[in-house]
Amino acid sequence: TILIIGACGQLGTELTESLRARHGNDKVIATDVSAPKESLLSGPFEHLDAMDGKRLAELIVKYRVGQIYHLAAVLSAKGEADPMFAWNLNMTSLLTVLEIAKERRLERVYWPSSIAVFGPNSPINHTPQNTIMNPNTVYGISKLAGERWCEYYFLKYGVDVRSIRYPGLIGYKAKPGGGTTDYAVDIYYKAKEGKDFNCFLREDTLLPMMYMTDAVDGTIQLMEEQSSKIKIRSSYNLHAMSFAPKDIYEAIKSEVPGFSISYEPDFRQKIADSWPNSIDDSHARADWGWEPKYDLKRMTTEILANLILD
Ligand code: VAH
Repeated sequence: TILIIGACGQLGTELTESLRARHGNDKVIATDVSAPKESLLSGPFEHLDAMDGKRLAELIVKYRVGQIYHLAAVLSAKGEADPMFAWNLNMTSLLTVLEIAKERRLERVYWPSSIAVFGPNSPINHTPQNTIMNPNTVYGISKLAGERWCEYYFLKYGVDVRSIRYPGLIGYKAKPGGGTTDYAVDIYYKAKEGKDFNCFLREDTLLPMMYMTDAVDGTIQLMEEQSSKIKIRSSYNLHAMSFAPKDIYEAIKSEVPGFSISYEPDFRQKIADSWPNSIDDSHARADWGWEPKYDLKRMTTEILANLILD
């Protein structure tokens, strides 16, 4: 069975749904420190704090777990509000999972990294797989350190851990929590509600982004690939599209004529400015056939057609 840590999150909600559709509801155990949402009750749900190794070990035995998707983390914006909590949770939880994977010889582990591992001195356009990385957010520092640990556990102990450096993920089935790219999710809700949107980034802030369906499909594709094809054991660069607030606003406006936007950059502008504009994902394409399916227009049409306001 597969156990998902952080199943209630923006990515966890959709990965749980897709993995259950693929393997059967009872083959995917959703866990989170918060209470389950309706959609997660299609299969087993357990309360689990990502830092609680003892409880994790109990669940692995109880459900005969072979694979763990460890998705729980404090994201970039929230991390800056409480650096020590973010570092402690992001790192302790990863090391707990890697240690248990080694001890119990788990078949596979997935752990998400982020383009946040790049910093002000990383090449900003078509950022390479291997390059200077000087992240200046707690979140980015924790993801960079986490990548080093993943590669260490693979090289030293043979733990089959795999990872993707996600761009900003945009989906409509679950709200994001505390990220700098969350504006690109919130904007669709405001358009749907017939309200104006106030953006916390400058209109020309170009960032790498990806529709959640591409991210979930790419993650499953990576996890199902044969081990010998996986040449990168830190974390794979992935790219789908780049856009700025003005671009996504225009895309929405073409379907929601009266929609209007204003800009009030806040502390998250500095975080966004430290990140790349676009990513070179040639290694993922070469090693395991990564190929995104959604651009801004297709994503916008799909979200506006399917988003249901709570
Ligand atoms: C964040 N959504 O904003 C995450 C992601 C690249 C952005 O890591 O923190």
